[in-house]
Amino acid sequence: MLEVFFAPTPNGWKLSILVEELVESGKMSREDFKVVGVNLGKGEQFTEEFLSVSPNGRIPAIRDGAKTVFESGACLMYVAEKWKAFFPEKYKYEVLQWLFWQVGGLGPMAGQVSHFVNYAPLIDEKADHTYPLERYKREYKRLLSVMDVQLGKTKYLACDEYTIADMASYGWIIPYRRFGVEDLSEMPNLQRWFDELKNRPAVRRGVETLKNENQNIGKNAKTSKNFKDVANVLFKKSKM
Ligand SMILES: N[C@@H](CCC(=O)N[C@@H](CS)C(=O)NCC(=O)O)C(=O)O
Repeated sequence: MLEVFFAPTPNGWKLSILVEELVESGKMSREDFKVVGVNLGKGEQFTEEFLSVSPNGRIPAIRDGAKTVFESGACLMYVAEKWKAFFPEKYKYEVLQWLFWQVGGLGPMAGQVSHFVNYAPLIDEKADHTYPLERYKREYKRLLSVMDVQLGKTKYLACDEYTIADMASYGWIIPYRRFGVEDLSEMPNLQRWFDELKNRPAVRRGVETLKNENQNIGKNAKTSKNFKDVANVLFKKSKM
């Protein structure tokens, strides 16, 4: 039984989309995996049990019998290799370069945009956040344009096959408007890819996973009554 330690965030969706795609393709059954919710707003990522699976205190992570894996890219590779799907041998390095690009570039930059859009103005009301906000938004938009150029050459990010590299990036495109990109139509290849993935039943189910578990993070931050408590858990008093 594969346990997927998960929260409904762009990094979490990578794994929920992958297991849903495996179910959709008939390679995995629902009895083969279990999604284990980790409530980030309540600090469940810092419990001893979770840290024994994910020592960095971040989701996603997986446990498969005695084997534990953390870091989304490694988790995607483990599951895709074990279930032999979405990681074609022929395009191994094309997939890996886009997967590493996502975990080392798009993810962290988009994460900083999220921080300066959602949290920084509420955490430090007096500071001027203009520079970091503009810097990370600019970099996010640049990375989207890198995707757009690539998607003008291949149907999917790594090659003409749908792979774990696409699943890794998708969740970070969803909030593009809040992250300062008004209209995707100026990046037509990215728009085509985004619209196609958005309509895949497995992608929809992946993004719906534990959707109603209100963690008061991301877009919920501004309206959350216990925002300060959550911000303290995530950004100030954390042990990590
Ligand atoms: N490099 C990590 C990033 C994971 C990450 O940042 N996860 C976030 C959720 S999107 C998290 O667990 N945050 C909890 C916290 O900041 O305490 C990966 O790709 O797995």
